This record gives sequence, structure tokens and C-alpha cells, in this order.
Amino acid sequence: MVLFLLLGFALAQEVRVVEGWVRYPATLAVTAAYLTLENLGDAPLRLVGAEAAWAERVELHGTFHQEKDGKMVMGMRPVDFAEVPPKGRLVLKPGGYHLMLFNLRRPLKLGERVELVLKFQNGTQLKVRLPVEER
Ligand SMILES: [Cu+2]
Repeated sequence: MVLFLLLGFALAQEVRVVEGWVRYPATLAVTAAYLTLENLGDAPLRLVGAEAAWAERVELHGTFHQEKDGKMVMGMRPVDFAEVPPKGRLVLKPGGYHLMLFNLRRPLKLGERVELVLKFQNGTQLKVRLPVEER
């Protein structure tokens, strides 16, 4: 039991958030979170999702270009994971990977910091606080 706790602690130290923000939502229906993760360890880490007490559901999305009626359009869809390379960074940003938060339980205030718990495939969870911003 003690070993498990120590291991969990050690893993949690392997990844950190460099910066991030949550888009100031226009409605309670949906918003998105963007952040840069840094993997300090020697093994790849896979971000698989997140939880937030202030939203009913969180999905990890990727953005793709696809052909539709002869035109290239940008679309997004849920993905199983996004990888943070060893000694490297993963950037979640508009037009790329992002976290979508659905059915907000309360209105968010501009400038407040909200908590998210990031979940990784190896069981690591990382609690982060991101500012609500209008960019
Ligand atoms: Cu999305």
C-alpha cells in the first residue's frame, strides 16, 4: 500500500502544466480547455481525459482536416489519447488537441481559476488550476 502511494507520487511528478487557459464560455452548453504539458520523465505519457467538478462531461478532442464536398474543412472528434513525448511537450490549443467540457454546472467568471483533474493512461492524475480567459 505504501509502495503504491509512493509510486503514484513519483509518477505525478513526471508531468507538469507549463501554462493553460479555459475559454470564457458564452453559454452553459460547452467550453474548452487548452494547456501545455511537459513530460519530465523518460517514457511517453498518454493523456486520456480529464474531470472537472464544474462540468458534467469532459472529452479529449483532436482536430482534423478532411475533404467534404470537394473542399477541405476542419473538424474535431474525440480521441482515445494524446501523447506527451519523453522530455518533451504536448500543446493543447485551438485548432489542435483540446479538452471539451459539456453541460457546465455553473456560469464561469472571467479571470477566475477553475480546477481540472487530468488523467493519464498509466493512472497518474494531475490536478491543475487554469484561468478563465477570453482570447
Ligand atoms: Cu472539440
